[in-house]
This record gives sequence, C-alpha cells and structure tokens, in this order.
Amino acid sequence: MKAVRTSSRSAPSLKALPMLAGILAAGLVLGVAELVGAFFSSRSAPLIALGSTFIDFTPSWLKDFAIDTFGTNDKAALFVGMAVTIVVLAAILGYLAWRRWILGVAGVLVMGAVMVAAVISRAGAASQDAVPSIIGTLAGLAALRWMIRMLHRTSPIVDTNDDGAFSTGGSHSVGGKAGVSRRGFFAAAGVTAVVAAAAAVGGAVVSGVRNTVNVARERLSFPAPASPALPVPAGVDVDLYGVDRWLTPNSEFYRIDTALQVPTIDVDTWELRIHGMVEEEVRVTFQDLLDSELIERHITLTCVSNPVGGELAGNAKWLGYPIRKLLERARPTDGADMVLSTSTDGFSASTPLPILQDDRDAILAVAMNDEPLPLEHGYPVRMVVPGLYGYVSATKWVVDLEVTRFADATAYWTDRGWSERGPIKTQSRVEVPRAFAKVPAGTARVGGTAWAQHRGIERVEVQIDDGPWEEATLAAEYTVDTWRQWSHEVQLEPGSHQIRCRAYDVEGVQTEERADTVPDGASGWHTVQFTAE
Ligand SMILES: Nc1nc2c(c(=O)[nH]1)N[C@H]1C(S)=C(S)[C@@H](COP(=O)(O)O)O[C@H]1N2
Ligand SMILES: [Mo]
Repeated sequence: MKAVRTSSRSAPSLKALPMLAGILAAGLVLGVAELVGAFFSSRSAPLIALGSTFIDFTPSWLKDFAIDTFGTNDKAALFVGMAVTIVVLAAILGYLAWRRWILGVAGVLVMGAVMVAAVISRAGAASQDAVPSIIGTLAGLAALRWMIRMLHRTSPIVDTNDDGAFSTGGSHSVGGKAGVSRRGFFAAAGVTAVVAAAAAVGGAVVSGVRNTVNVARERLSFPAPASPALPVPAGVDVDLYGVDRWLTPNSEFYRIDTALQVPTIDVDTWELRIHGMVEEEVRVTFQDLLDSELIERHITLTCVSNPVGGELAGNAKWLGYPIRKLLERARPTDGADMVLSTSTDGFSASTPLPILQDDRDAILAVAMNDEPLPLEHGYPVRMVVPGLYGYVSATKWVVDLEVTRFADATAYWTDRGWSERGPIKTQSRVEVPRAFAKVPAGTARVGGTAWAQHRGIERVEVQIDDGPWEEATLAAEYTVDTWRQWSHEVQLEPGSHQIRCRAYDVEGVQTEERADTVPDGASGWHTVQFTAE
C-alpha cells in the first residue's frame, strides 16, 4: 500500500495562494474606495453603487424570487450574493495574474471600470465620485503585484521570465531553495489584509458618523422668527438669462474653507462659549438658541479671494440669533476691540467688536434659506456678518468666541499674510455677455450684479469699447446688506467688443485701481471681451 505522496509539507497548495492574493487585493480595492469615498460623499461608495446597479438590472422574476425567498432579508441576500461573486471573481483574477500578470492587470482594470460605471451612473453622481473607485483600484493593483511577485520568488514549480510570462520547470527553476519560505508572500498578504480591514472600518466609521449627523440635521425644525425677513420685492432679479439668481440656492452657494473633511457636529453636544475680556462668561447650547428670539435676514456673503468678476459671492436668507445680544449678556470689558471666533476644526477669524455690537444684524446662524445649515456651510451654527469678508467674520462650525484685542490675538488668515480687517470692497461684475461670448449684433441687453454690503449700491455705469459711460438700470434694492443687479440696453455693431462696468456706493465710484486679492480683496473694473455678429 503506497501512500499518495503529497507535494510537500508546505501548507496551502500553490494555486490557493494566488487566489488568496486576488481576494485580498479585491478587499483592498473596496476598503480603500470606502475610506476615500467617506471623505467625498455618500454617493461614491462603490459597494452600494454596485448593489443598486445590480438591483436596477435584476429581472423582475429574480426580484420576486428574492423577495419571496428572503423576504425582508432580500437586501442582506443581495450583499451576500455580491460578496460571493466578488470573492469568486477575485480568486480567478488572482490566479490569472499569477499565470500571466498582464491578464491580472486587464482583469483588475475591467473590474475597476465596472465599479466606476456603477458609481457614475447613479442619480445625482458627479464625475469626481469616480475618484474613490479609481484610487481603490490602483491600490488593489499595486498590492496584487506585490503579492504575485512574492509568490514567484518562492515558487518551487513555477518560474517567470523577466516580462512575467509563465513557464514551468526548466533551468530557471530554483528548485530546492525556493519554497523554503513563503514568508515574503505571507507578509505582503498580511499587510494587504490589515490595510484593507483598517480602511474599511475607517470608512464605515466616518460615513456612519456623517449619516447620524445628517439624520439629526434633517429632523431639525425651527420656531418662527421673532423678527422675520422683510418680504422680497418683485424686481430684485433683472430677468435677464445668464445673470445669477438674486437668492442663491444652497446647492449653488460657493464654498470656501480649510476643512479637508467637513466637520460633523452633534447638535446635542454643541456648545458655544463666549469668554475672554467679558464680565460674564456665557455658554449657549443649540436648544438655547432655538428657545431664543431668532431673527431672519438676507445677507450677501463675499470671499476676499474673489477675483474681479469672480463667482465667490452668494446671497442667502439666514435665520439665527443676533450676536449683539450675546455680547450684551457677556458684557465686554474696556479695551476689548475684537472677537476671535474659532471653529471646531481650528479655523479662526478676527472680527472688530464694534461691528458685532452696532445695529447691523450680525447673526449666529442656524438656518440658510429655510433649511438647517448644510454641513459644508457650517452646520449646526455659523457666523454671518454684513459688510465683512468671510475670512474675518463668517466662521462656520463655530464653537468659541473670545473677546480680546487685535493687539493680543491673530486669526487663521491674518497669520498667513492677509489683512487683519476685511471690510468688503465695492464691486460690480458683468454676467451677460460672458467673456468671449458671441452675441447677435444690434440691440442687446447686458447685465450683472454689484455689491457694497452695508453701504449699498447707488448707481452702476456701463461702457462699451471707448464709448461714454452710461447709467445702467438698477434692479430693486432689498437692503444695503444684499447685492443688487443691474441691466442696460446697448447697440452693438458687428465685430469684437469690450464691456466694462463700475458701481457707486455712498462714497462714490469703486476704485479703478487693480489690486490682487491678497491682502485685503481684489479691486478694479470688470472688463469682458466678446463678439457681436
Ligand atoms: N470653519 C471655517 N469657517 C470659515 C472658513 C474656513 O476655512 N473654516 N472660511 C471662511 C471664508 S474665507 C469664507 S469666504 C466663508 C465662506 O462661507 P461658505 O463656504 O458658506 O460660502 O466662510 C468662512 N468661514
Ligand atoms: Mo473667503
């Protein structure tokens, strides 16, 4: 009776190891994609996208079968089915990659492409939602390459020539020595497994927190404002296609911040502390805010980094508590001239104390256009101050107000070369025609927007080529704290043209002098080249 001779003492058979490599690499692809996706948006999670796409393509008989068989567990069944499919495909890919590396590359890329296609085809997806899947795929490919290399190095029966092609036996075979240790492979496999697991857990934690916060945010409702916004008069929009809307929808509101990841704050633990040069330290919870008399105001926000003619400005309706009243409770002491507001992510802004105390409505905002603040716009509480650039006033995710002096403290951007104070410069822009547009010759309407928050726009003038400056028609003014649209009728000869505009506030015409955004905001007259034909 001869015992069947097993190949060696080495544990798993050689075929199993490339398969294991494939499965681990697939795990890494998904783990990394989940982690990166958690930082992007919930839409970019590849597993969910794959599952949803699968459901969309499932014939109804299979759906019915799944629901009949698994009942309310049909989704769990789907995920189990997907997991099995992925494991089997990954094992095959690992084996192929071991036999012929190029096949492995092709296979991984095809799987990556399927993932990207699934993510991108979801409703509301944007092209950047593909990024997590792409990064995941590249990470998986690298890990697979590493593990397969290690396998070839230790393989007792398989050898590859330099370009990775497969060959058996022959003089290259390193026989005895190889196979002695697969330590290299197991090290690579172990690292891949650990990184994949850590990435998946990290991704799940991050998106889990985000989901919890999103659910809490959606449940919020606000009391009617004690002081509602003035009604918006009919003519605040010039009614000219191509001019931005007077009221900026939240989804189109510009976003500027230093946050690599949008902070996720639990409203139940959020607290604002007002301290420093005050007679009384004040602490406010979110519920305190909701129980207070809230005001509702339209305020146009502008970024100091907005270039002449740029898009970094937006107008929204804000609901919140007057910062003036908070300061009345804290009672700043003599000599204080600044409030340093700090966000949970460490950003800070220095705002002149008198501006927060005067009769303008500086707001500790909780809602934007009748919605709880969007996460990226400062949920649950941010500051909004009429007349100041965002970097010195509009702290999002705000948690701390320190009453202090400009001489004693500096803020995030002032430490980086920007002016310590940032009143908004009077600006106007041409939105119609767009730069390099082609428009019909003859009579044309041009238009745009002007702003001089807390001073107000008094007049806008337009000039075509070297012609005279003509007074444009101003749209209705809401308050001096909001931007104002303008339009004008011009006659255009065929040919190329230039249009310029300039706005006046109470102090006169905006400066023609060109200034860069650093250190305290861009200036100059906006000029647009276009063609009439
Ligand atoms: N926490 C925090 N708040 C911040 C910033 C930031 O980087 N972090 N940027 C400020 C700047 S420079 C501007 S212009 C406004 C932009 O607000 P928005 O993103 O809601 O439009 O937020 C301000 N508040
Ligand atoms: Mo800004």
